[in-house]
Amino acid sequence: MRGEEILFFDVPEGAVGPASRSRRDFLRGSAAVALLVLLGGFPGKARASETVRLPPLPFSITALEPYVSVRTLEFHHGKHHQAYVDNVNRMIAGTEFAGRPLEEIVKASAGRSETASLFNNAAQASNHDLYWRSLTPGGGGVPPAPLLRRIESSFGSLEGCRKAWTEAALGQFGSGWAWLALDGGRLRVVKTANADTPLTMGMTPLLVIDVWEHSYYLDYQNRRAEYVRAVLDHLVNWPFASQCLGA
Ligand code: MN3
Repeated sequence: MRGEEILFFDVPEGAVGPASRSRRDFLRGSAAVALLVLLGGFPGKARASETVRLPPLPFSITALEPYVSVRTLEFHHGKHHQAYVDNVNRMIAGTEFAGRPLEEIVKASAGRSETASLFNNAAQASNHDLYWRSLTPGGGGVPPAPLLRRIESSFGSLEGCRKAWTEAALGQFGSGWAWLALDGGRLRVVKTANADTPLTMGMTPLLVIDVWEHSYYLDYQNRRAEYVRAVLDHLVNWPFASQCLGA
């Protein structure tokens, strides 16, 4: 059997008879298929690059304590976000959407009744990608100076921005999101329902607060205002928004 193990990878010509040759060819073919699969190129199957991924949290699972608990993150990232990603991959397999970046899938599926379910799952996957990057341990406080200037020019003051963002987060009836987005040259606070995103409104989302109950109910129960204040005071990742602006 040792010979066959070697055959799997290579065999000198003439070292094997006809029967072995066909086995050699078969094994060579198998090796080629195995290599294709390893490289993500198996025909007829979604390549690794054709699937949407669940990004790892950009901080440790304990890093947001006590404002967002490990238990919340385990469910929110490990169950809710994972489910959106899995649903997208199931829905795009073998369709025009396979292999396209998540953001493109969101934009291309928006506003079409036949892709409403794909939009909901793709937008939720994308919204959560930004949500995790919107949070950081030791966040809150005062934004980097270039971003602060943009905030002051758009909202009058940092406090004005925080007030508008809080009102959007608390004023969103039911499930949804409260965003800081770039609209033309100006920063804007936007609230959206369910999976909706400023991406499909011609804006560039910079930061977002998830106000679906699953983001705060285990830690704050019905006290959404306490959760939103904790995010803005202790977690919001101003430097990330600043980098997005190139500031
Ligand atoms: Mn969520």
